[in-house]
Amino acid sequence: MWCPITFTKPPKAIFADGNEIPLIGLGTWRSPQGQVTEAVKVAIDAGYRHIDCAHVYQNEHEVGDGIEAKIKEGVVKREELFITSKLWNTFHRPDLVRGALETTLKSLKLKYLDLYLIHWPMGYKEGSDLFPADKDGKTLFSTADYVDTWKEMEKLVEAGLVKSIGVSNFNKKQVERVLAVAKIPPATNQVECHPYLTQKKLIEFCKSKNITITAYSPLGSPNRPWAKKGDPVILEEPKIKELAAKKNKTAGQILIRYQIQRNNIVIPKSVTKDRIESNFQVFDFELTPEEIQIIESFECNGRLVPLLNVYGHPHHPFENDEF
Ligand code: NAP
Ligand code: SBI
Repeated sequence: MWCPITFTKPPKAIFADGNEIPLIGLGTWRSPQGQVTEAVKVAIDAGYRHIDCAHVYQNEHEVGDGIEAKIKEGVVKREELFITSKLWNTFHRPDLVRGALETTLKSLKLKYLDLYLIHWPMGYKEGSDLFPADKDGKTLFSTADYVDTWKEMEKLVEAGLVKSIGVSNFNKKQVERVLAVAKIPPATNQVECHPYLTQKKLIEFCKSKNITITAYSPLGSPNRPWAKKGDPVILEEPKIKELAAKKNKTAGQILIRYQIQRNNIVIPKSVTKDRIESNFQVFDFELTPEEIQIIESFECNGRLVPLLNVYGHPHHPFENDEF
């Protein structure tokens, strides 16, 4: 299966376009504006060189403050960092793509991004509201097709504003539609991935097309807003905790290492200093095939980010297709 990696510190995956991405990045969804600047600074001090951002997280200005501080201190140079952001669903219409990127660059205080992703295949109604809805709360859709959005993403690379481009939450058919028109194929598909949803089929397909996988919610996104009391929590599963205790690691480290051993890029989120640090310490141990089998015994097609509220969108990735 295709997916070359380098053994630099931190180790990196190599995209089909030749650019390299550090295998671990810091997630920033739901990182509060008042805490994320410090989280980014702690992460860079701990060795992270990859930060996963998005316009819709509404904290890119504060993420940018952390990046700027560490560059000014001389801890890192811009070119040593790998910064990802994502085009939000209300900006899919081709004439809105460049402006959306420019807003993100301004917030992050950067001249270019290392990676820009189409956040979801579904476009939402254009306008200032990130979650446009009618009076009954039903999401309003855009008529834009992500294939036309992709052509604009390619122009951002040609303009030197973005080094690599990719997709997020795209299913097999949607990736195929992009590949059919692409001058620049997607470098990665960022998708939900953890032991409840191991994504074996989608991963095999993407890797067969030289598309890397970035695993989001690798710790099972315990803080997702729609989590209900009694929902399973992968970090609390006794078998995962036992495995962690046996290896003298945390449950978080086991789940992150699981993704690394699959050659997936992985982006755990934390705003807690000791977790940010320990989540990065996953290069001094290995999971055996038997241990991987225990981890994968939790597979149950357990999607934690299903976006049920936008079922009915013609481009919903999870409604009609198996993977
Ligand atoms: P996650 O990384 O699976 O879990 C984050 C949660 O786990 C936070 O509540 C964090 O708490 C806690 N945590 C972190 N390390 C821990 C540890 N070692 N032990 C116990 N708890 C720990 O969830 P996620 O934020 O959903 O996913 C990660 C990132 O993926 C996001 O932040 C975002 O960048 C990206 N993402 C992308 C999409 C997409 O559509 N492309 C969707 C979802 C996520 P504290 O912060 O309080 O420490
Ligand atoms: C948001 F800012 C608001 C809602 C929301 O739900 C789905 C998951 C998601 C997303 O689209 N990307 C994330 O990282 N989290 C999100 C983000």
